[in-house]
Amino acid sequence: MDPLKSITKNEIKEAIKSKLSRYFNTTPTDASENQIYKATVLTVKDILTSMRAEYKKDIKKSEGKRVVYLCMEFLLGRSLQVNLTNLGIVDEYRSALREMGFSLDHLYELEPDPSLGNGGLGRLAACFMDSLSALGYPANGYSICYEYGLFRQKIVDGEQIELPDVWLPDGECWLVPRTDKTYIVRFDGHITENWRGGHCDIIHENYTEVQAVPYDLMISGAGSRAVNTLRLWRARGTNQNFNMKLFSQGEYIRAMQQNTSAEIISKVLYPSDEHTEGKLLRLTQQYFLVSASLQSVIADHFALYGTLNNFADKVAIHINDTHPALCIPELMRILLDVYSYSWEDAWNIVTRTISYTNHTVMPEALETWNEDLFRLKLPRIYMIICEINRRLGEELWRAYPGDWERISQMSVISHSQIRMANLSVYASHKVNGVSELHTQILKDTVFHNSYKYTPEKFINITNGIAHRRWLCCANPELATLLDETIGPEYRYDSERLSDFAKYSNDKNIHERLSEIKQHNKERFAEYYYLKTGIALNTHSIFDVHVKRIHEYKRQLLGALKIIAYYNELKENPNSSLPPHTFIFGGKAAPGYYIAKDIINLICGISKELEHDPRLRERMRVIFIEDYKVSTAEILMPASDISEQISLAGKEASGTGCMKFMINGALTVGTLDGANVEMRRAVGNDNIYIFGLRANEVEELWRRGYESIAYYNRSERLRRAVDALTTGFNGKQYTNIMHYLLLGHGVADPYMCLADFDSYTSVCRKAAIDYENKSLWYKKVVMNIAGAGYFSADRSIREYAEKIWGCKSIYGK
Ligand code: 26Q
Repeated sequence: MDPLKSITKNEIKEAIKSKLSRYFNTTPTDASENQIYKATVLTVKDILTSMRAEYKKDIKKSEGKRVVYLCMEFLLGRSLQVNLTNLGIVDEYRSALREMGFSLDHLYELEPDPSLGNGGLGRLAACFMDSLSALGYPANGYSICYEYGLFRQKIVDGEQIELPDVWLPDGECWLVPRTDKTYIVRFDGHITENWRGGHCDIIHENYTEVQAVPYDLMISGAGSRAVNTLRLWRARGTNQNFNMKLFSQGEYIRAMQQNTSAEIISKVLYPSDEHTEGKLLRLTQQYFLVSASLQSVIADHFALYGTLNNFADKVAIHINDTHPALCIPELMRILLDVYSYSWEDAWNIVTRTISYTNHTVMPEALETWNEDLFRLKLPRIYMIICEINRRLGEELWRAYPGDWERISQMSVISHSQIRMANLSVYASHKVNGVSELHTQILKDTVFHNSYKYTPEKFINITNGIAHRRWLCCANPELATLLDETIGPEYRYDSERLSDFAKYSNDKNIHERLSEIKQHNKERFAEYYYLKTGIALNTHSIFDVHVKRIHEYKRQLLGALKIIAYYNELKENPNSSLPPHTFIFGGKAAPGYYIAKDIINLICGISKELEHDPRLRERMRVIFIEDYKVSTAEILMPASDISEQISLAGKEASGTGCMKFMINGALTVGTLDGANVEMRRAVGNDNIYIFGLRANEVEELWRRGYESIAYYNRSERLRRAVDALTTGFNGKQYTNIMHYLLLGHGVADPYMCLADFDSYTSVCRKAAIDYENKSLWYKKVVMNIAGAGYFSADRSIREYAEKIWGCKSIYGK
């Protein structure tokens, strides 16, 4: 490990004192906990700043290629604990603070959990930043500094209520404002082309200007001297927006209004996942992000090399899904209009620089923009996209003369829609899916024609997680057990976790693991009790289904299983199955009514069980309000069963599954996304797989799926579905019953009923296995031992090697 900054307890105390005095005019004795928290953060920021200065020198010396990771979302989670752990100075800070009368663990809890993301895609971006720093790859993430992150969820009478998520100002102390690096982004207006000789000058008039002001977040890596940054852009009005004439006429409010409309761009994150809305503000946000980021990247590059000719050799730009795909025409615009490159040279630079990860195969999630709306908002970018589309059309016509259907299917503009996925595939030198199955489905279906045309572009890189955050920080007792048994190397080399397999039959290790699980359950139960006043039975099976609420993720299938189990227990209260706590959590997009109905159903079942003290001992259902990264960090280590039950072929990868696995929870899941590779890693005996395979789903779909047939065939299922009309806690759920049996179009589009029987029987098997401690913990050991592959370190090394062509500057 590289020697990092060393700092003593006394130096820390002095540093905190000095921050308290300078910024809060107070002393450790008088300071509030919040002031101590902020002063502590400022001292950590100082350490990171000085490390970053050294790191930048190392990057410059190496002249290596750097990664620019563009993403509309970074779901970071808290930073203090992770930074102190990465720097190896937790103990020093803990004792310095203790001597000042404060608890470091308390301070961790004061940190807001910035929710600058919706779910998996945003969390993946955050895990990747962690590994990029740990491994010493020069990298910068770019995103938007949303004033409000994803909404805060409240559950009132079983209904989801959305409240604004205010993470600033308390979260602001990690940000470094870089007002000196502000750029201007232009919208609207009209374009005139002015041909002079062979060159065309582009004149953009009557545009609206917005300033992009960067705020940098420093990202440390475990045991690494690298400190990369995540640059978050905030929108500000310029003087151009401020109408002096109105102001001097005394119309203050109207004079302000134009500035406010510029600032609205970075106000709030769109609370939606897996389906596009085509909203103008979202388009504005996307262009704002890519234009500001590219201007910044190009200015830095030009300052260093004095030319853009070597841009593609020195910069790899990665787009995380199509949301930042406007960087393709924007980079073209800068090269053509500002640096006077020819179209061919510019296109060559663009296609050698940009690469794209796809995160979904759901047709409703593939972004498209209405051409007219697009033309008005981004007139120059529209012209460039038209030219890209024209050239693509010509190229395809040469390759497939007369094959209109194929050409239309692959084109960027079609039926007055601009298709961002096709643009991204065409302009990228590599396109990757996020699990083996997902990549195969991309090749077979959504991108089939593009795959046939340029097969070498398509590769798979299976997702991974920041295993140090999700294991070492979130589950310190398990990390200690691993340190003692297999040694601490797994912290830097996750594949070493496989050494743990040799303890699979060791009764002492089983005992230790079961104690650790028990402590983690108690920790979660205490957290939950403090929030709700409800005391959980920590000796029950914790069966956990947490993720965004979506039809395809099938929380409804989970609910049907619980209803069936409830029906059984009512009839036979002395059932031999061990007690269960079914834990759900996750947010539904505000306009996604069926998802909100499903939350309502789960809360209804939960309430009804609360009224039955005898049954409650055997089964309980809870819905955790406002599920987020910091909740996951307490919950995953406490879980016994991880529910990964999406309809096969729909979940691109899933990453929650990996966090559960590394914390020793066993997966109940379909052969979907990363579950397929997890099964290979742990062996069939150590995972509970059920349900239709992806190809069977397709086949059934083609034949014509009829949920009613399953309803008629299985009595347990029929009784569970019928219970929706009888209702729970005095409320009926006929809408869900309709959805499952009658449907608007197709009933039960995600085939919950088809998978019900195999799901419930595999769950029963898991519950029986749970009672056999040595059998269960053998499986737990095999899951922990198999989790090494699913580290983001491995994913990042693959991206660096197969896509970006860049090297760690510390040879890691
Ligand atoms: C698009 C347009 C307008 C508004 C919002 C959006 C939008 C926002 C977020 C569309 C999609 C997303 C997020 C998608 C996502 O999180 N996908 C998940 O990505 C994970 C990381 O690869 C995978 O593990 C999951 O399987 C996938 O669902």
